[in-house]
Amino acid sequence: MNQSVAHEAKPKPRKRVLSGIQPSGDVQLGNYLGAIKGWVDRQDEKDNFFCIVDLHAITVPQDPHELRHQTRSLAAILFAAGLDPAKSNVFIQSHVPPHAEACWLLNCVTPIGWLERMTQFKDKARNENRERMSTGLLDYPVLMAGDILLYSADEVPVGEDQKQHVELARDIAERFNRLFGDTFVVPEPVIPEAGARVMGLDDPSRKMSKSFADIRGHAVRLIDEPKEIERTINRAVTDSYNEIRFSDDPERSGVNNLLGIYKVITGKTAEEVENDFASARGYGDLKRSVGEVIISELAPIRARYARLMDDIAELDRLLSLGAAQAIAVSGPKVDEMKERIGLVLQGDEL
Ligand code: ATP
Ligand code: LTN
Repeated sequence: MNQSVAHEAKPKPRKRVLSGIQPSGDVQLGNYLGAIKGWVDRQDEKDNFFCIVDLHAITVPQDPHELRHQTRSLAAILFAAGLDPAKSNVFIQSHVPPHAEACWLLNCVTPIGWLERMTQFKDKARNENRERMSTGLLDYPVLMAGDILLYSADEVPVGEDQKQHVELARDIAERFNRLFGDTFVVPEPVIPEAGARVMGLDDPSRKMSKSFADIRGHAVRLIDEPKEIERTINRAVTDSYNEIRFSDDPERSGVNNLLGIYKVITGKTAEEVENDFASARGYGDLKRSVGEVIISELAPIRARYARLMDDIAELDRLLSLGAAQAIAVSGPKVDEMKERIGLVLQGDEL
């Protein structure tokens, strides 16, 4: 045996990253700053899986034609934003059957009380008639736990609103490990320091959301034309203090949100941002600068998006490569789950 090989330090394995995004509307600036941008910026250092979670999207009613379009459009946005198929496996959740299977298996170890306590479920349930609400909406976090645990993900980079769901995935992993022996890596949520909660431009008391993105003035969409972006930012709700500085006063959350967006895109510190506006004449100047940095950040993404949407066959090819990698990891993992639970695997010798 070659001695020098035996003594060589093994390279440290890369951390496995998994995250998901729903094809439930046009991707908005909050998705980009809170999640996608971080995925792109760190893809060189990590072992990456990014899942277009169509099974999550159908927990609320979707138009079938629209859903199909949104799913491909989201894939194009992710590649256009900089996910490189050579470094990141991007795939559609429903192309990988272990996701739905893992969800069922995990359902059977997840107490229903844990799901009823989820903030997102409680918020949605408050405004919905229980006779119309799908069971999928309650079960949503279990499907998400399966997404994460099937890949033994160490890190789950998400916006602030998803922290509780990742914590539930940790609880489910620990419970399964306790019941059936060590099976799952217990994942960590990774929340960005800035951009983790971009607020609605029409109402800075609620988070910017894809499914409200066609409400005029609510969100900047990644594929908006520069003129549209200018218009949306110009109409953004501010206040009457006429003071351009960061603040946690809820009455000033509109201005705080605009400054926060400017800060993440420029990568400046809070102090540098406030200095940039020290001689501004008012909120008009603030909005002009925020509009400009957004437009220049998004212009190359919009151009690449248009090219990708012109070649759907190529887009589908990239997605099948991603799905093949995803199946190679999640297939054996779901078999391991079944085995531990006591299910007989097909073709298993006695
Ligand atoms: P929907 O309105 O359909 O719930 P959404 O806009 O909340 O969609 P998701 O697909 O649920 O988007 O989330 C994708 C990622 O974007 C998640 O990591 C989520 O935390 C993040 N994200 C969503 N909205 C924001 C926001 N306003 N600020 C920061 N991050 C966000
Ligand atoms: N629920 C998430 C989307 C999602 C996800 C995941 C995120 C589904 N599966 C796995 C991280 C890891 C949301 O953003 N609404």
